[in-house]
Amino acid sequence: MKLETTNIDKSLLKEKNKIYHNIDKIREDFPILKQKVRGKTLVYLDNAATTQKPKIVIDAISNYYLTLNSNIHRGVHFLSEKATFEYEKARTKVKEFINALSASEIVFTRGATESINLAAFSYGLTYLKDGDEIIISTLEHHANIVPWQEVCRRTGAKLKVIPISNNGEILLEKYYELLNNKVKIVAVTQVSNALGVKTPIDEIIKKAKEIGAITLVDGSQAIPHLKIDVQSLGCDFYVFSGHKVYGPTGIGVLYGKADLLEKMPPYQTGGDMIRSVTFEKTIYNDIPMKFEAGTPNIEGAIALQKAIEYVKNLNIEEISEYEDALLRYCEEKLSDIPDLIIYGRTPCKAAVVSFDIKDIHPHDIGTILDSEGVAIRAGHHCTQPLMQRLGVSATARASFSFYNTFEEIDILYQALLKTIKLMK
Ligand code: C6P
Repeated sequence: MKLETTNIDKSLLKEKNKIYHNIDKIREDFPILKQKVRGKTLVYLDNAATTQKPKIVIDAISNYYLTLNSNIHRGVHFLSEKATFEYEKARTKVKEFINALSASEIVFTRGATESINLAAFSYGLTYLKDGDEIIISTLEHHANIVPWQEVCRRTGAKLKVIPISNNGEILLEKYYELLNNKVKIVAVTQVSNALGVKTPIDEIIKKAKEIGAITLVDGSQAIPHLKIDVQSLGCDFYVFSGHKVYGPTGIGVLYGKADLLEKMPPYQTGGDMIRSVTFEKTIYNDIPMKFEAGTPNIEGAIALQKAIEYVKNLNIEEISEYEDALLRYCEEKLSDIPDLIIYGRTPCKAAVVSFDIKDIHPHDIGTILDSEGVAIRAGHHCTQPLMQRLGVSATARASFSFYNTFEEIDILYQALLKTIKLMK
């Protein structure tokens, strides 16, 4: 039975998946993957924490400092004009990648965390009042919990949480029960970082809109795996970090509908976000600059553009299909291991296997796997409330990218068998 599923996954890929056929070539683009760690070939299965970078992204950063470095939106000299052009080109590239209506709807931030904080503090603190409600889900990363708690503390609004099934699926009926005219914001992840479970995000947004609530989608774990179209999603805000989609750290995106961004006050103030300043009065710049105070991460945006080009070139549908096959292969293999429990085992998932083994702490699993060269994440994955709901303090998490191979999953499997032998 197990072998059959495995063969089906692979034979599907054999017919038409470009990534499957070019995997060796693709891996050449990621120099870090050739490395040995602890004397073993690196098997990098911590892609939900951060993805590795293709050489064109690394080169874009060094080329920036070799040929382009200067401040943007300020200088009249050649380098400044060129860097400004490249930075704004990156914004347009992001706009196209997520199909926003206009580049002015793309705000560059430090990452998803800052994007959510920006939306929460700018919109939330301005428009929410005592008695209003904010809905999030049990699956959320702390980055999509704590900012809203803070908005609630400061405004008197209340935080409501959509429950999940034992498999980590959003309970839509319970969500419908939470909806009423006091709900002003619905902020939900598209893919759970801890479990990989996809949420029914279209339905969540549709129902939120019916009651006039603003919607924020945490796309951090969706962006590397799924085709994103913010217009067809119909969300008001969409956030993600560049480093989850093969770009550098320190750059992220807040997409916001233009009319919403227009009516929000700045999140931070200072240079570049102003049109004019006197000691009596400051007039703010247009969107998106109104939200980009100070010198931004210029090389980060430019390198993110290269990462997007790389992903687009591979084709996100091909990526999804290949990663899905890796995921199913891994789930099948790990199911063989006695006393191993997989959390969030649903058909609707993206590239994450979260598990533990009876009587072995996930940190011990992580440490022993590391000694075999296998990098996974062990811990609460910044989702402590979700861990409490699942009745565990931590899990071990293997997360995949298109540069991973079936052979690497075999190595993970063997390393887990070794872990059990050592620990039991
Ligand atoms: N999750 C993980 O190992 P930042 O740190 O701002 O780039 O991303 C925060 C964040 C927000 N939402 C979701 C769904 C996320 O997965 C993350 C980051 C990493 O799962 C690091 S904790």
